[in-house]
Amino acid sequence: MTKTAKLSSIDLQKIVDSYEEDFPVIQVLDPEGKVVDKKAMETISDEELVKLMEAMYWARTMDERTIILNRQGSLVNYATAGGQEASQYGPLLALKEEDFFTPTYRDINPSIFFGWPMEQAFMWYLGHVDANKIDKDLHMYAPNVIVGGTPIQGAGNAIGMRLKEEDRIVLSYTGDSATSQGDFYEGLNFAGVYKGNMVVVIQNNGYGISVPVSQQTAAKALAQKGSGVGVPAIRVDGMDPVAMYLATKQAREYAVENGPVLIEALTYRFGPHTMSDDPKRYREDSEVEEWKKKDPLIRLGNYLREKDLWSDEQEQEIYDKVQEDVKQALAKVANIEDQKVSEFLNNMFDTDHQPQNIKEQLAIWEEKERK
Ligand SMILES: Cc1ncc(C[n+]2csc(CCOP(=O)(O)OP(=O)(O)O)c2C)c(N)n1
Ligand SMILES: [Mg+2]
Repeated sequence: MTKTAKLSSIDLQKIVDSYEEDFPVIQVLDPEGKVVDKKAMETISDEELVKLMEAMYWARTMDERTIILNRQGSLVNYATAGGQEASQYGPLLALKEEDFFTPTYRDINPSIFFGWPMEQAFMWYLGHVDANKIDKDLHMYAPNVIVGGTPIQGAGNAIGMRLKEEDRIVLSYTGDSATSQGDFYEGLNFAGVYKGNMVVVIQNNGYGISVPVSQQTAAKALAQKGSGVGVPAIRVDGMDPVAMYLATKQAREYAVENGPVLIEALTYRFGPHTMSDDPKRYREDSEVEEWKKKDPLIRLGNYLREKDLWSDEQEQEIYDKVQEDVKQALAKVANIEDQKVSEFLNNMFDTDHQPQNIKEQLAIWEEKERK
């Protein structure tokens, strides 16, 4: 029943202040790696914890390697993700094989982890069209550069899953500034109405390029954007891999039964937005240092090393494998055929009804490509 109230009891300031209080930050491991939620910790096995650590160590190594590949000119650009490992790999590991993933441009390494061949990821950086030809058995779309676009893609799939009564979900990643786009709201709203099997994770890294969250929106917690569309929303310490993993597992179960869940992950990117960005122009070094104290790899690493479950040897093995895999992927990329402009034109325009000017351009390009 809808409650009634007297106007005299309404305090507008209190209402807006209550929003942030509604979204406490969920944490299982503190920054030193000490358990702060024993009950939650009992629900995760040592094996799962080691898997989380392996994924994050792999990701950090890939991040560093991809930055070097850019500096060497082997790739054209890269949206760095060092620092965001807990919020990117916690949810991914909580998925089941049949689940679907809609990544953004910052989720290239998570996409490789999900199964996208590394050479295709490298081709994506080089702007090669074949990067986007995703194997049908791999349940993901090519990473989306349209800010706010992923919850729209996700909603369509998720509503389809509900209609077909499938026991699987879509995991959509999106950024903090993306939540100020209409697309984000529309995707979540539709999924809410039609109970789409979707978990949206906002990777709140504090910035949309150089714009801090406080200049993107007046909302104190981005999770509160779920309340507006009737979707359960939580805020999670995005530097805590265990909290991210367990929260997503719980959200996944709910989403299969009832409909979408929104998770705001409070995280940080240690590096630049992309390789053409200079973060020193908009954030203090001291801020970066503060966040580095919350590094998810240190946090889980400390916990696992204390239990003798993690060692330098394990790290070395992953490091060596990354170097070898990158070498092989680069060799494959060196042998790919150049893409053709004629292929773009044929992909973009219906081949049976191409306008005259496109036909003319196509003829010119086909002639050039024959040489
Ligand atoms: C619709 C749209 N508008 C603008 C851009 C340009 N752009 C690329 S990244 C970015 C910032 C996105 O920030 P956020 O959503 O916080 O994600 P992050 O990059 O921090 O992961 C913008 C504005 C774009 N790609 N798409
Ligand atoms: Mg951001």
